[in-house]
Parts: sequence; structure tokens; C-alpha cells
Amino acid sequence: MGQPKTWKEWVFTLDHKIIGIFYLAASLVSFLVAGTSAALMRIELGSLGPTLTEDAGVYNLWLTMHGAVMILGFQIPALLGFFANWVVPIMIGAKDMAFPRVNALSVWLLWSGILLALCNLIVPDSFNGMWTGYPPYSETDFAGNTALYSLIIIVLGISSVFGAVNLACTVMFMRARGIGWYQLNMTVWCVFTANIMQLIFVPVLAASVLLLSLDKYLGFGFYDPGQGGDVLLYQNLFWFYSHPAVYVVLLPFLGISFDIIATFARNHIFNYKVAVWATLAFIPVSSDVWVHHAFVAGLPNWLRTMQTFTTLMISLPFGLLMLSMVMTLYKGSIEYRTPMHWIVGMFFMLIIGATTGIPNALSAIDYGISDSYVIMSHFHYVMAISGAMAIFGGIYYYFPKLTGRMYSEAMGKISAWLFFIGMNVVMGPLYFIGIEGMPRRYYDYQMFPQFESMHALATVGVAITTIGVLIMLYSWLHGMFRGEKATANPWQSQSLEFTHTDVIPGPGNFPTPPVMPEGWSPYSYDKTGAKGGSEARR
Ligand code: HEM
Ligand SMILES: [Cu+2]
Repeated sequence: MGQPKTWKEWVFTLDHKIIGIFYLAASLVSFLVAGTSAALMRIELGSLGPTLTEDAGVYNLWLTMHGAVMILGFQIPALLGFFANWVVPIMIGAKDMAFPRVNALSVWLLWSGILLALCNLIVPDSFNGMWTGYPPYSETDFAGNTALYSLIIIVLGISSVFGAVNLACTVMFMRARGIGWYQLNMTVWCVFTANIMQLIFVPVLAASVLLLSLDKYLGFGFYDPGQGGDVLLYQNLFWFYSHPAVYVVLLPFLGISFDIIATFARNHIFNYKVAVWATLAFIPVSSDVWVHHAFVAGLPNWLRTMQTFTTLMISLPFGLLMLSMVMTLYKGSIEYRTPMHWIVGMFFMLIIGATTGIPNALSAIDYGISDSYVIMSHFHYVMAISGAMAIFGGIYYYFPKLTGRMYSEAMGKISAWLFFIGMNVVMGPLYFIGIEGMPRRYYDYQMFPQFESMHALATVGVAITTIGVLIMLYSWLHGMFRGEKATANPWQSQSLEFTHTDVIPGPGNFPTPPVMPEGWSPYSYDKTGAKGGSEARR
């Protein structure tokens, strides 16, 4: 029995691969909605004065949708939904996730959350309090439907927690015989670590927004100084989750990038064990830096100094992972297919993002740049665009396994470079006007007429990016219906999802349950780039 045929078989499926495809669909719908919001914002900001709307509240709605849907609807479902669901069980030789019914529940909760978020575009009192939802504004009527905001985050949170338990149990208990912990792909380690972080931090976010609605609709006073509450409590709770959340995004996209690089460089992962421990180190290291989001909120000096130090500490595990990634290319016989082009672009964006992060971590400098385009541009480089490039590169990498067909390499590569160039033309100029004082979240900038040319340039960048995205989408559609038939292992990868499955893996994934020989590794390439004999490399 192959792919589901009737709508009932699709909707009521328990197969992790089909559930993974539902996550992917939700993620791509989110990207298109949040991407359109970004384009509207950039058209509005492309010149001084009102362009598309006279109403700053409408701009706030676009920005709220953009930020919230890009992170919670596009990136996290793509990485911890699609890649975790579709790829991880096959990489470890499992026939499915540990709890298939819970898995189905998780994806339908995600879709419910996404549909609720889309409702925010049509309800009369749309929530426009930004993805951060800071009180006191979010507790006023001006902010709109705060209850909807809280509900969306809680529904998505429950979906994530179920997914995290499922994934963690799958990796711990469903590995095929012969696959030990040090034989796991980096994708598995990174997705596993990110899910452990979701288990720890998501409940705090859910609590913070629940208290928000209790305050607004039932008159509690958690965040109301007039009732002995504290608005800063919200900022602390929100970022206690949301800073680790950036690694919930970063780690899985680094894992996918590692696997793409190892396959196309035909090399073992450099310093594999160190890379594994550097990944796990993100759990403790990322949990005590959240105050850098509130350096200008009047918190005590000792706390700012301490968290300046802990924030800088993140460079250690991050640096080790970057070294491993680059050195996996070293002495490799590298083949630059489309996925590699997206990953090279990702790497460039990530390194710019990481280096621009260091001055932001210094509270003395942050005083001058907090809430400016310096911060906005920084996180687009270090997480948003680098993450998007890894996700799209990963989709191209698994496209033959998902569809049984190949895509056009020419279109794949052109879309990668248009997206890369376009987003640098957007975020590069904005970084520099940020240094000169351009604040983020401003609907207009009449007081800074000198920034108009750079804003206009950034809007041209969005046009270039949009063409890249359209070519990418077309290349997928064209590939799905007209692409050359694929083989089971088009990249000659040594990883299980390519070596032991059919072109499109069927139910149960493996014709026969895999049993891996002693010393097997998903990265066992030798000097000729052929399989086995990875010892030569070490
Ligand atoms: C695809 C191209 C993208 C473009 C052109 C874009 C553009 C923008 C712009 C112009 C802003 C700032 C507006 C302002 O401060 O007034 C913004 C904010 C933001 N973007 Fe993007 N972005 C893109 C992709 C992404 C992605 C992939 C993410 C995923 C994480 C993301 C997350 C955010 C967040 C969280 C904010 C802050 C929202 C806030 O201030 O509350 N963006 N984006
Ligand atoms: Cu942070």
C-alpha cells in the first residue's frame, strides 16, 4: 500500500511521513502569509509618507502577523514538524514515530493554531500588539483581541509539547539495531536537543500569555503595577522562552545543513563528538541570557553585567559547530548541487548574523541600538533568513524522496541566489540606517528623511527576493509533475533515508527492518568519496 489515495486516508493518516507533509504545507502557507506581510511593510516604508495605508494600526497588524507567523507558523513547524517527522524516524531506522496518534493530534492542533492566526486578519478587533505581546499595551483595547493571541500561542504550545515528547521517545527507544548514540546524524541530535528545549521552555511562554488574558478579561493584576503586579514580569517570562526559542530554530537548521554538507562533500563530520556535545550545551547555555532583551528596561546592573557575560558565552558552542561545519568541507570532493547553494547562502547570512550579535550582547552598546534596525537586521541574518535558506535547501535535498522526481537544477540555483542577494539588499542597508538611529516598528519616518534612499533600496531587495521565491515555487511544481524520475539515492548519500528505502519510502519505511553492522555511520565516506573506510579521514 503506497501513498494515501482517498481524502479520508489522507486526513486520518497516522503515517509520520504524511503527517510531516501536513507540517510542511502549514509551514509554506505561513511563509506565504508572513512573507506577504513583509512585502506590504516594505512597500509602505519604501518612501516617506503613507503609501498603502494611512492607518498605523494596519501596519502594526502586518508586523504582528509577520513576526508571529514567520516564527511560530513557518520556521518551527518546518524544522520541528516536517524535518523532525519526515526525516528523523527514517534516519534512525524506525518504522514510525513512538506515538502515531499523538503525532496526528499534534499536526491538527498546529493547523488549528494557524487557522486561528489567519482569523486574526479578518476579525474586526485584530490583535496588533506585536508577536511579543508586551503589556501594558496588549492589555488595552487598542491592542485588539488579546484573547485570540493567547489562545493561538497556547494551542501551538500544546502541539509543540506533544511533538517534543513524541520525538524524544522516538530517538531514545526506536533506533534500529546497531545504531548507537554516536552513530546518529547531526540532524537527529539537533532536532532532539531542540525538542528537549521546547519541553523545558514552552510551558513558560504559555503561562505568560495566559496571565495576560487573565489580567485583561478577568481583572487579575499580574502585570498591572496598580494592583501590585509588574510589566517586567511579562518581559522576563516571554524571553525566558523566546531566547532559547531562537536555538529551537537554529539547531535543527544547522543539523540539516551538516547532513547536506557531509553528503555533497562526501566527508565524515569533522570533530563529530565535539559537535554533538556543543549542540547539547545549548540547553544550559541558552537558558540564562534572556535579560539581553531587556537591557534598557531598568533592570539591576549586576543582572545586566552577568547576562552580558552569559550571552557572550554562547559563542563557544556556536563557534565549535561553525568550525565543524567548515572543516567537513575540508579535503572533501564537493559537488555543488542546489541544496549546497542554499546552504552556502545560509552560512554567509549566519556568520554575518553571529558577528553582528556580539556588540548587541554588550549592555553598554545595546543602550544605543536597542529597538533599532540594527537589532531587526541582526536577527534576520542570524535566524530568520539563514533559517529560511536552510529550510528551502533541505526541501530541495529531500524533494526526490518526497516526490519521486528531480527538480530543475538551474531554477533551483537561480532561486537560491536571488533569495540570497535580495535579502542582503533588504537587510544590509537597514542595518546601517539602524546604526544611524532608525527605530524599528515605525510606520513612517518623516523625522529621518535622510534614510529614504536606503529604505527604497531595501524595498527593491524585497522585489528581488520575491522573484527568487516565485522561481523556487515554480521549480517545485514543475519538478512534481514534469521532473525526471528520481532514483532511491540521487546524491549517493551514506545516510539511511537514502541507502535503505525505496525512491519514495512506503508505509513502515523499510522493505526489511535495517540492522546496522558494527562501526556503521551515516557519514562513512572514504577518500574517493565512495562509501566505507571513513577511518582514512580521521
Ligand atoms: C522573507 C523575507 C523577509 C522580509 C522581507 C522581512 C522583513 C521584515 C521587516 C521589514 C521587519 C521590520 C519592520 C519594522 O520593524 O517596522 C521585519 C520584522 C520581523 N521579522 Fe522579518 N522579514 C522576512 C523574513 C522573516 C523570517 C523568515 C522571519 C522568521 C523568523 C522573520 C521574523 C521577523 C520578526 C520576528 C520581526 C519583528 C517583528 C516585531 O518587531 O515585532 N522575518 N521583517
Ligand atoms: Cu536573545
